[in-house]
Amino acid sequence: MSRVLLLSLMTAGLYGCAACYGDLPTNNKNDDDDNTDTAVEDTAVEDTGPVDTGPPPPCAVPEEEPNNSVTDAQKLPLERWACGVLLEQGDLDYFYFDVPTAGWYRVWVRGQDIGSSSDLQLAFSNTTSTYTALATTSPNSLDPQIVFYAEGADRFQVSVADTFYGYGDDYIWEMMATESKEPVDWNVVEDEWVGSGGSNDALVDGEPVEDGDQILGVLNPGSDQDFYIIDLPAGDVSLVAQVHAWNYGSPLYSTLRVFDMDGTELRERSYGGSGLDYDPKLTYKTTGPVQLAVQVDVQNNAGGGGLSHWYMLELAVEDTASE
Ligand SMILES: [Ca+2]
Ligand SMILES: [Ca+2]
Ligand SMILES: [Ca+2]
Ligand SMILES: [Ca+2]
Repeated sequence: MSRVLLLSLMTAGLYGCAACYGDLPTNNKNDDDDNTDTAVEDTAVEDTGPVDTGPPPPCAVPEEEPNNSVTDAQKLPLERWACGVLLEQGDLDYFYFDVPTAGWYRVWVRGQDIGSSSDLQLAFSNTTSTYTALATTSPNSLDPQIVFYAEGADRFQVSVADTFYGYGDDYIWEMMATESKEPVDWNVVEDEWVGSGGSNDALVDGEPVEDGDQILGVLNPGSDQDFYIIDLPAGDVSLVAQVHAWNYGSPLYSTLRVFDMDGTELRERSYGGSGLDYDPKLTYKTTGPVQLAVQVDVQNNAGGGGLSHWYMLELAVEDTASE
């Protein structure tokens, strides 16, 4: 399928199904913002301003116990700090926030950075459970964050807890939900997400992609897996495939596999290059011309799923004849 036709179909699906899929992300590859290589930045938001009299409040939205269930969740306006403490065994602190329009948002919790004794975790969902996630760490921090794309106005529930059931006066936390810039660049949105291409769960239904594509996709609830098909040219070539997700705030822990078109697995990776990196990258060296299938799958330990679990799959073909 030609790229023009593919894009046309994608666009048709985008607008033809607006009611059932909400506002899906359009390609942002032509944006002026050059944010390909930058991880999601901490949005610089001031704490609450000084008060004229009396001690300053600890934050804009201090928790009000009891808040241990979703029915007692407190409202958290966007761009405001909530704060609280996990004071008793089993303490769980629920909030909700509303997003007004489709777009990228970020919710994050900090404890390590403010001297908390807690190893915090953040549970996240919307009222229809099309988003469900549990975040425990971020790149370079024990403090969890979730960056996600909302398809339209929606209400999200979040709860803060200690990963190891700890509690006490010094188990403090702060939390904020904000708008976010687009965490990655992409030039293709997964057909399965857009709704124009049907399921890509099987190799034979893989979505055709090309060298240089940056595909924005999601791993939906249940047992979603996403196959993409790429043609490699003649000669000694390498396919380089990389997932960008966890490093940019997605709760997704993914596995990347390459198959031949008979379904034989050729390569699998679940981690990146070094250290604690849950975004897999793999290189598969071969001799073309050959057609290969690339699969993005959920790791067994991932948990959760849904629209919160987005990824960007970057594909490149390198000529290795001179190596
Ligand atoms: Ca509390
Ligand atoms: Ca509580
Ligand atoms: Ca998918
Ligand atoms: Ca799929």
